[in-house]
Parts: sequence; C-alpha cells; structure tokens
Amino acid sequence: QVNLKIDHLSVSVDAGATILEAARKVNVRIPTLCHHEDLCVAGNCRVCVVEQVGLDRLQPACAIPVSEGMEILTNSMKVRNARKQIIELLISEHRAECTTCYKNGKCELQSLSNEYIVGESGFLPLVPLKGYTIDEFSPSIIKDDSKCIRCQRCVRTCDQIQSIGALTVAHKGGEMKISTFFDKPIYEVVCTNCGQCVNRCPTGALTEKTYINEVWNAIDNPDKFVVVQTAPAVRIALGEALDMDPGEIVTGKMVAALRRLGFNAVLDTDWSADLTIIEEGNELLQRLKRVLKDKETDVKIPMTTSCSPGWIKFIEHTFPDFLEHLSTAKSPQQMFGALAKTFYANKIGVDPSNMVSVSVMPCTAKKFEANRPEMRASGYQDVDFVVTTRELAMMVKQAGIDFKSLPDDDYDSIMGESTGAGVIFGATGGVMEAALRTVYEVVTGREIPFDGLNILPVRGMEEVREASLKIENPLPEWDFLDGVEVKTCVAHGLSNAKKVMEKVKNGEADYHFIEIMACPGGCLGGGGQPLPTSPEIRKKRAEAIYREDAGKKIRKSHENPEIIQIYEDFLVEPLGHKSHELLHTTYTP
Ligand code: HC0
Repeated sequence: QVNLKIDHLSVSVDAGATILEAARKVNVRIPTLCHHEDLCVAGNCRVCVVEQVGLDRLQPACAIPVSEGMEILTNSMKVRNARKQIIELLISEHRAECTTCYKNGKCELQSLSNEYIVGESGFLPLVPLKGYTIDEFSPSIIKDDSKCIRCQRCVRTCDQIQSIGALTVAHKGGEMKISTFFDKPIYEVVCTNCGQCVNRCPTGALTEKTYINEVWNAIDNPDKFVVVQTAPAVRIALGEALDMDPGEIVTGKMVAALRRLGFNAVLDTDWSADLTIIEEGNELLQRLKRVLKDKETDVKIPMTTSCSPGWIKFIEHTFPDFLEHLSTAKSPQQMFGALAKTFYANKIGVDPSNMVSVSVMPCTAKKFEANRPEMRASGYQDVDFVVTTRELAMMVKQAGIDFKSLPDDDYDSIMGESTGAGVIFGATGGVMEAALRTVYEVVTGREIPFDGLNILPVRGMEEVREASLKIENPLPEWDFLDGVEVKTCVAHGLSNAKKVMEKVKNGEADYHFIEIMACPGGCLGGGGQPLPTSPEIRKKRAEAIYREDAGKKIRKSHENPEIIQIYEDFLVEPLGHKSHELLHTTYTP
C-alpha cells in the first residue's frame, strides 16, 4: 500500500495505482478525455493535469503512478488555468458547431468547455480549421475529422479490444490525424462496423449513421405497415439513455413506447433467437453425426456461431479459409426479417412490398448486416432500417414520451413470444448456454444437469472461457454421442476471437462448438448501446439479462409455443427446404 494526500485528504492505494485512481478513491473527480477505463493509458490530452507539491511541472493524473508521501492538488489556480488553456487549445482545432452536432449534449469536450467557461477564450478565432473529410460511405459509422481531438481512444479501441487496426495515427505534429489504410473510407478497409470506436469517442468525430428520419417517414406513410423487432440487449440498457440506472430492465416500457411511436406491430428478436437455436442446434448435431458416425472427413468442426455481424466481417477479412466453420444459420435479426416479409406478411394479409421492417439493435454492425446482398431472401431487403438503442432513446425523446412513467406492455403475437434462452443471447456465453439447454435435451430426452438451467461455466466476463458437457445415455437416434464430451469455447471482443481462431488454425483446439461475439461482454456491450460504457456498467447489464431469463416462465427455446407453431404451420422441420431458403446462408471470401 502507498499512502498519499489528494487535496489534503489521506488515501492509501495499491502500489502501481495512478493519481487518478487514488483521487477516485476519495471521490475527487479529475476531468479526463483521452483516458478510458477499457483502454491502456495514453496520457496525451493533458486535461487531467494536477499539481504535485514540490514539483514545478504539472503531472497527468492518468499516467503517473502514486508514490509514498506524495501530496497532490487537483484544484489549485495553476491547475485550473492550465486545464482551461488545454481545453481552449483542443477546441481551437475542433469544429465546435455544437448546436447542430449529432453529439450535442453528449459530447465530453462540450461538457468540459462548459465547466471551464471556455467561451472567454482568446484562442478561439486564432487557429483556422484546415480542410477536413467527413466519411459517410459506411452504412454503420460516420467519421468526421473536423470534430476529432486526436485523443486516440478510437485507435486504442480498434487495436487493443478488437485487434483490427482499421483506425491508425497518420502524420506528425500539427498534421497528425486519425486515418485508415491509405486514408480510404472506413467502408473500404478492414473495419468490422462494430462501433466500439463510436462508443469511446468523446466528441462527434465518430458516430453511428442514423436512420431515425427514414423510420419516421415509414411510420408516417399510411400505405406502409411498419413492424419493429427489438434485440435482446436493448431492453436492459435503453433506460440508461432515458435517465434510468444501468441494469434496469425496461422491456415492458420499451414495448409501450414503440407502440406510442406508431409502429404497427411490436415484435421480438428474442423470438427469432429461439428459432436460431433450433436451426443452429440441429446443424451442430448434424455436423457431429457426419463426423462421428458417418466418418465424413470434409465436415468443418468446430462449428462457430454466426449471429454477430462484426464477427462475420472479421472472419471474412482475417481468417477467410475458415468461413465454412461458421454455422450457416443467419442471425436472429435476419431470420426475423426474412420471415416478417413472408410468413408474417401472409398471416396478417399485408403485401410484403408495403411492409417496412425495422430493428432496434445494440449494434452498429447490424446496419451493415441488413444491407448485405445475402439478406434478401424474402425477395425484398429483409430488414429495411436498423436503429441503435441510442437512436431509439432519441426517438422516444423527440416524441415527448415520459418513458419512466410508461406502463408495461406485452409484445404482439405472432413472432413476439420468447423464452429465457432467447434473452440471454445478449450476453457473452448466452448463445452457447441457450444452445446447450436445447441440444442436451434433444439428444438425451432429459433436462441439462445444472442448477435451475443455469449453466454457469459459460457465463462471466473472462475473455475466453472453455466448458465441456459429457453426454451419457442418449436417445437411440444419438447413440454415437454416448460418452462424448462436447467441448465448447466462448470468446467476446475480437482480440479474443483472434486468439481462439489462431488455436483452431494451428490445430491446437479440440472444440466442437465456439461462440464468438464481436463486442466486449457480448451485445450488451455493443457499439450502439447508451454511453458511457465501462466494465462495471457491462456487468450490471449482464446481471439484468440473467434476471430477465430467471423470471421467464419458459427458459428453453424448443418449448416456445410460437416456435413450435411456426414449424407446424410453415417451416415443417429444422434444416428443411423452407429453412434453407429463408434462414440459412453462406459467406464467400
Ligand atoms: Fe445481439 Fe443477436 S444477440 S447479435 O448480440 O444472435 O446486436 O442483443 O440482436 O441478430 O438475438 C446484437 C443483441 C442480437 C441477433 C439476437 C444474435
């Protein structure tokens, strides 16, 4: 332990802790910009400077470790003047058109400039803005260099969390900028559209591409029937953007709000998550049968999940020889979209050409996924517009809805009923847990031997988790699985996906099934979720997801009555003709 004083308050912290961490321990807030809890220290913006008694030079609190007897002043005149000047200099290079900025009200630089009354600055008119680029080509992300303050949070995110390196630092000194390979649009480089950079950008330099106006236009068009689906991880985070605390479950209020916004049908991606389990679970069993019973040698095992569009883009770019390991099952968003404009449109008597299919997702890559050419199985674009959790919150505010006081509403039927297994898709390990609940029961005829269906080994925030499940006394049809230990692996964040795929590539992995989600924590940490994000916030969201699961009457996908019904009425059987036509796809390098 190291003892020091922060603003005359005594504090003890572990050796190696920074001044910033010590200050937080005694509830002294030091402003930061380039610092982010998920990222390594950069120390390049200098907004967090503090005075160390006895030293002339100011110190960046985020980058300097504590030492015994240190005395720190975080609010001296010297510190206040320095911080103000630093913020003024940052603003002098920032296109500060705050009132028209998409990030207005949510920009960290704007908050600091307000806090330090930067309007008095003499620098503001002195540094003219140079020519700048606004890259709007991606369906998911907009990059506006004129708003960039070069803190490099995005670069560190793309490199450290995702191991992509699509964003990088180019040039030096005053010319330094955040760029891409040959300064190409992000759509043309290895960007996976995950939006993790958007989640960590303190200003409006990186934002999601919004489709709010397109959705309003559809709602206002009397000739259109607008259906909306809501992803699992939206219901446990939307409240954060509407003045509620992290971890509050707002499923019922969200459904009520969507109805108030004017959607014609409010349906659930969790329903198609249950459907995904049936299709993907059966695909896994078929692959295992072909390998273990029929001794086929060209079947790709381990099979990996295929529902995270950032992960799909990553494997296409980074491990193109392993694309056949992906399950052919489309994501729940896209299964929903394909069925909305076929099965559902037919059921309710709406011409699919007049149907507009909207999804609310925690993810910016879902905007890209909806635009992929593979996603037109209905004969139309299966999902027309994707809005993020943040955009839905903006729509709720625009509509003047007092979200907190809304009553709880239920989803419409059909395609609205879901199980606990569908809900947990939103957390890392959730797809694996949902699949195991069903696969084990299909194979053995017995419920999985875990406490109350909670398969704890696949849960948690550990970067890569492994779990195995021994099959004993299966039903006669699955006798080749008797005694087989089904080995699984779960990874979240693409740098962890890379580690797992390197093992697969090197022949060091003996897994049967791998779940990969592109974002830290799974979709609950998606690039479209409310800001800010941190390990603590993601933990609270995960707890909320498992609470929602525990509170569900039905917790296994194959017991969802609306899933049983769609096989009776339309799909006939898992992996059948209709499923292949609408619910499965393959990707080519
Ligand atoms: Fe996810 Fe999904 S769980 S990718 O993380 O599978 O975005 O929440 O909607 O499609 O269901 C995101 C979240 C989804 C899909 C589902 C899957």
